[in-house]
Amino acid sequence: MTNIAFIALGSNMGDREEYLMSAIGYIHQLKGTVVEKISSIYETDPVGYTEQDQFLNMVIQISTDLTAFMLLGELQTIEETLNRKRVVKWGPRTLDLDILLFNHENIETEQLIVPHPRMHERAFVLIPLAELQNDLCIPTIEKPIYAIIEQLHDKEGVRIWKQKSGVDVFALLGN
Ligand code: PH2
Ligand code: MG
Ligand code: MG
Repeated sequence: MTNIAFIALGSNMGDREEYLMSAIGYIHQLKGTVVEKISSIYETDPVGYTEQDQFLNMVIQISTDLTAFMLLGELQTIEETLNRKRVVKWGPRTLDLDILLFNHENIETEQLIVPHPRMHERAFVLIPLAELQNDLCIPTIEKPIYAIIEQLHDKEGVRIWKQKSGVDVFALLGN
């Protein structure tokens, strides 16, 4: 397992928790991929397009033999499998899977930008990410996560919904 990646998960339609948990199950089954860490689940006010229901958001850390582009393809397949329909940009979705970080790489292509270009301004991404690795530095920003969070304004829109428990992680992945 040569690469470490952080993935943000979000859902604001249907059985939101079920979509997140199914997605993690699928990711864990990807070839040469292990889900290493899972954050708590947060309920979050919609950002951008605000006339929509509240999201559940979380972040996971994986190790994988896949390249960033292979991983992107697999995540898009999982989104499609779990019924995602793209109606409005930034609008309601059953499942959104975004690659936040891939090792310390800087990737800028039409298909994929890593680090995720809006992650440093989104409390619904940074707060769960900080649970996994508080002192992580986003390559393009050169500041640890906790220092960026201190300066964010929309933190009150991110509320813990289900606290992570070690037992849950093992139950979920069946090992
Ligand atoms: N995703 C968006 C746009 N707005 N707001 C919240 N709270 N959570 C999200 O995951 C989210 C959003 C586009 O991907
Ligand atoms: Mg997104
Ligand atoms: Mg997305």
